[in-house]
Amino acid sequence: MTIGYALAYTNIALIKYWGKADEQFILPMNSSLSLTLDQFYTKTRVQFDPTLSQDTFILNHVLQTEQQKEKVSAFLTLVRQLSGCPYYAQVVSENHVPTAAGLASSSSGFAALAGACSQALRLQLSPKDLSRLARRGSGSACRSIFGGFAQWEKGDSDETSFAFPIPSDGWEQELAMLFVVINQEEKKISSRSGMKRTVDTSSFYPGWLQTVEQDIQTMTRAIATKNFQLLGETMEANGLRMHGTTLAAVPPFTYWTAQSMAVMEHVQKLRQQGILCYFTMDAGPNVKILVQRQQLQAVQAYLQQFFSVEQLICASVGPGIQTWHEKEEENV
Ligand code: FM0
Repeated sequence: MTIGYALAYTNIALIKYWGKADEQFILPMNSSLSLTLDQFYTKTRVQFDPTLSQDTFILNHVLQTEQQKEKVSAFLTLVRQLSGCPYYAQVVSENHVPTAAGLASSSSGFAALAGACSQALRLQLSPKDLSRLARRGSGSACRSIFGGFAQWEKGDSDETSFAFPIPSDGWEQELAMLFVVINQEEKKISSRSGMKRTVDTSSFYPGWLQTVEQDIQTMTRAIATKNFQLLGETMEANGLRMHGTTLAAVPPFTYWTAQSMAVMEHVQKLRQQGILCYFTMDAGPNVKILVQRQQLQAVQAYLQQFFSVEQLICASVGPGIQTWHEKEEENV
């Protein structure tokens, strides 16, 4: 059997995916838009093997338990259904991401798994169909098929819900994203359960849906016109509204900590000093700051007064997924 490999980078949503319309197919309630980064990635090797009696998943050299491999096994079952291949698989992944600290490891993880499976089984998927497949593992993974800016069009079916790249004429190379790592522990409420609770119970959720498609349009215009201020303001406002929805969930919750809020205040202070930078947060306490490269050093110097060098990770724009395969016999 062929061995499939893939290397995929994480993406951070500038306009958030928050809520599912269909949990089985992972169809989102709203479209989203992201930037793929170059610092965090997952490399995965997949081999379907007739001699295996179960799926195995080794992550960062550690054999995963039944519970830890649940989502990966579910994805492999789906791949078996779609491809007709009856065999169990061995999956070996290296995650160059602080796992589950809100640094979006599931986006690179399932993009890489989808890419490696498709190579192992020689599925020859188009980028669009690879994006659709990655989506079934984790919604945000469908955007990590592409480098730079990517938009996930929500669609209304498995066929019509996928991501595509948004060309930006190299402008994305002028941007940087600074991660302020407040907490590397596993998040308490996963994005999956947090968004479900919000959709099911938050009285603020309809307000989110009323504004998010407009945000996508504004963001698309900001990219087309290379307007960093418009891009940043739209990103920050969208993220704040997403986090607002969790406060009205039942029971209510928030991903923010006092330190997250301190970073938000630092960003506001930097802007008062004329340094254009904007924050966004995902399903964890860490804050990501978007800045133009020419002002990156000013932001770093300011934040180094409050955070250690290890807590400040700087990322540039990253590429799309790379996939390849090798025949087992060539390996012997
Ligand atoms: O990335 O339940 O993809 O658009 O990061 O696996 O489909 O992990 F927290 C905000 C990502 C959610 C926003 O959710 O969920 C974004 C979020 P899944 P994901």
